[in-house]
Amino acid sequence: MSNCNCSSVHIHQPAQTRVPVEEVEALFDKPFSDLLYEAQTVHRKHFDPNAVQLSTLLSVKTGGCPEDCGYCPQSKRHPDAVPDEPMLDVEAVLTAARAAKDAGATRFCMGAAWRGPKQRDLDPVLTMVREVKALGLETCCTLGMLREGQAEQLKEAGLDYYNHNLDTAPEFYGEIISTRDFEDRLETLNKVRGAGINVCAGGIVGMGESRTQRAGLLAQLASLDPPPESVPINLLVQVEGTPLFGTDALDPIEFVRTIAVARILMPASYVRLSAGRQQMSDAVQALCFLAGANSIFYGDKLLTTGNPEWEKDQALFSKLGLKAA
Ligand code: SAM
Ligand code: DTB
Ligand code: SF4
Repeated sequence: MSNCNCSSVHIHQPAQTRVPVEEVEALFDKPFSDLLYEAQTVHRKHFDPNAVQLSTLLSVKTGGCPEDCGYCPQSKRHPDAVPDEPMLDVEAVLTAARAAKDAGATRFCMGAAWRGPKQRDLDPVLTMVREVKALGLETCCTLGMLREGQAEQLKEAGLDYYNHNLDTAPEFYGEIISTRDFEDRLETLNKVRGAGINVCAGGIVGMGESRTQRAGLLAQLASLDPPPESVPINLLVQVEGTPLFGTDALDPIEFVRTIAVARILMPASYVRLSAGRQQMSDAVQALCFLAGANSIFYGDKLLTTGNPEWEKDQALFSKLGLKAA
């Protein structure tokens, strides 16, 4: 543990993680077939290998974000950022949630371009959560950093999952974001856990990080105790005007390795093949499912960027004999 003297209850992730980075790197270094075999074996012990969970995203408050995340088109600090829009009204959110349910999604995730919610922001989100839940969908929110008491309000409204990503290894974090630190993220995850909400936490690869740093991200996630119930692995969606636009693309085989290592380290977690699918071939996605991915974002939009159309995913599932779960 770090040497903090404060008395409040909060997680300090050890610099030396419970799961050592060297062990994670050793998994990355395995021959590809051995790695995939191990990941698939672990996967089959915990899950139906032909079932994939479907989550649909909706941006309920788009743009104008004060943070400086180098990957994000919603930061108002970046040129050509998406415009700052008002919050959607509850009816618009429910219309989208009903459409997602009709298309086969089981979870509906509401995202907001905030550093964190103010109480006047949170109140309408609580109504959205209550009403989406009443449609019979699982609920998820990603609203940024939470203050004391906010996770409890979300829980009371019926929130099932809170998404808050570690994004990258602590050693690379400062290259990507300067307006909040890695520790802040752990604090929010601690509040979510403390309120009894399921944790959805993952990260982004393809931001120019090294393999050791990809291993560092997964070591941090696997060292959360317990590990997150849901682990989104995003491939950077390169958006013009963001500082990370033009980064060398990650080799697809390295992306598949990242999924496989996540599956081995977090055997009972849902590993979500998240952003970046629009840029991936069916063959790469099939390898990701073989490597143990068992959840996707489903619907033609992520938050502000594109995602495969419903029909395209239905055709892929049919080709691979996958079923929605
Ligand atoms: N503003 C809140 C926050 O940052 O916690 C919630 C929304 S934010 C857009 C949610 C997550 O989306 C980020 O933590 C990041 O992991 C992911 N994300 C954002 N832009 C992305 C991009 N261009 N490519 C891949 N993932 C991205
Ligand atoms: C996550 O890990 N990925 C999603 C969700 N959680 C909120 C967001 C991806 C955003 C991609 C860029 C965009 O559409 O703005
Ligand atoms: Fe804001 Fe979230 Fe985008 Fe960062 S990732 S700029 S906090 S919307």
